[in-house]
Parts: sequence; structure tokens; C-alpha cells
Amino acid sequence: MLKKFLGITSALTLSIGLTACGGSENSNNENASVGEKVDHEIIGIDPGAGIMGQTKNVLSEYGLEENWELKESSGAAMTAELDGAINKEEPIIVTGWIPHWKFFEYDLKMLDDPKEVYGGEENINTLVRKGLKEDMPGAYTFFDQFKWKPDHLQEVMLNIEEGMDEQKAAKEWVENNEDLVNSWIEGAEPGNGATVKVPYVAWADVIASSNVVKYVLENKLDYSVELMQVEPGPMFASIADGSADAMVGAWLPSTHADYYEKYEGDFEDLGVNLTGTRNGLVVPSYMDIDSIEDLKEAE
Ligand code: PBE
Repeated sequence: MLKKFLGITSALTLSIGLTACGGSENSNNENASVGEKVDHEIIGIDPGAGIMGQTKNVLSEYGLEENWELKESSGAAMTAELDGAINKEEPIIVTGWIPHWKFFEYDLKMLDDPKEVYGGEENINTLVRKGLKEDMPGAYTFFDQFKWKPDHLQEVMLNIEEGMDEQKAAKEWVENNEDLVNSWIEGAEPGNGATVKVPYVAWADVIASSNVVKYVLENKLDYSVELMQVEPGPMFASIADGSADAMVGAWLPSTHADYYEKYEGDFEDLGVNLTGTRNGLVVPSYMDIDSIEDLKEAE
């Protein structure tokens, strides 16, 4: 898909040559700095996302806050803007994270973060409400044993992105990974139709993991799962106040540190379900910058 895509892009570039029009005044000026080319704008996601707070810290730590602006958007709108820019081979800078399907779909790079403001590699943890162990022991055992790898998550994400129904993508993955799935449900009592409430934010990774959790609980353990799409704050708050049961998208120790600390003591942390995530600023590979430091020099 990527090759096909790049083929179309380069043909287009050739045919329109110097008359190419950009999204901003300076985007087709060869001599403009990277900052000028992108209007000193970084395309962010939803305001409550951890990566937004981290990116604000990046702007201040790297001395970029005077000239640069972080634009609020959403996970889906950010990838749409990225797609639009790559289509026209224009420069763009977005907030990005790994694992994410966009690294398969496009040729991208994450800018170096020598000051490690994004916190380097992180984990994703599972948090459950207090009392879940007593009320729904089978679901608790499952959540406690739910662990997988970035490649697994990526596979589900990619299928969803390519248009597969979310539960179908989960089903396909579960059927292809029987041994791992069996290790999650080992010793877990069936739920006799009890409802498990799982809050999630519409970020590609959390959509995929929450759907896999739903599929396994419903099809292997006789629970019924209500996926509740919420904003980041309520995702944590609902576990802390017991109005929801379990969440599988707590990025720690850095991304969601504020939420974690705010509600600490009011939830049970079942530990890591995936290791090796990363957050950062992401650009198409055709841009000739490699580090967040380059944004400063390029001003
Ligand atoms: N993310 C994906 C989230 C966590 C999961 C990196 C966009 C965030 O920034 O809060």
C-alpha cells in the first residue's frame, strides 16, 4: 500500500512541478525554515491526552514556546491531516506514538528527543476498580493475566484502520493466537452473562486493545462487555469512582502520570499489559530534520 501510495505521490509531484501549491504561504518556498514551512504549528490530538502535556513541556524545555504552537485536534483528525500532507508531499509535524498503524501506512520518523522529555520507552498498564476481584473474579483473573506485545496490538490496529469491523479484527487476532489467549483465561471462572464496563478513549491503540478484551471476555468467559467511549479524564475517573470496571490503556510512568497520581489509592493497578511504547514528534521521512533540536535551529 505504501509503495502504491508513494508512486502516485511522486507522479503528481513531477507533473505539477514548480507550480505546486502548498497549504501555507511558505510551504513551497525552498529557502523557508522548517518552522516557516509548517507555520510553526504542531498538529496535536485531544486536549486531555498525556502526549499533549508532554508536548507543551517539550516546547518549553527546548526553548520553542515563543514561536511554536501546539494545535488541539483528535487522534483521527491528526492522522487525516498527516495523510493530506503526505499526499501532497508537504511538510507536517504531528504528535505521534508507537505502537500505531501509521508507521506501517506511511514512511515516517520520530524526531530524536535528546532531553527525554517524552520519557523514552514506556509501558501500558491495566487498572481495575476496587472490589472487582470480589464481584467478578473471572474478569479480574483475565485482566490480571492479559499481557501482549506491540506487534500483536499493531496487527489488530492495522486491520481496523483498513476498514475491518473492530470486533471482527479482534476475533481474527484471537483465533490466530490461541495459546496466548488461553494463558489469559487460565483459571478464570465464567461470568454467567455479567456486564463488565470498559472505558476507552478513541486512540487507535486503546480501541484495538479494548476490542480484544471485549471479544475474549464475551466469547471465552461468558461475560458481556460494554465499551464506553469517553475523554481521557473520565476514563481514569470512572475506574476510581467504580462506575466502570477495568481499563487497559494507562500509559506509564510518564504519559498518564497526572491522572495516575490524581486517582492513586482509588483503583487497583494490575501492572503492565504491554511494554515498549514511545511518544514523540513525528514527521514524514522526506523532511530533512531528525531531532526536536532542529526545530530550534530552523526558526
Ligand atoms: N496516546 C495513546 C495517549 C495514550 C495512548 C499516546 C495518544 C495519550 O497521549 O494520552
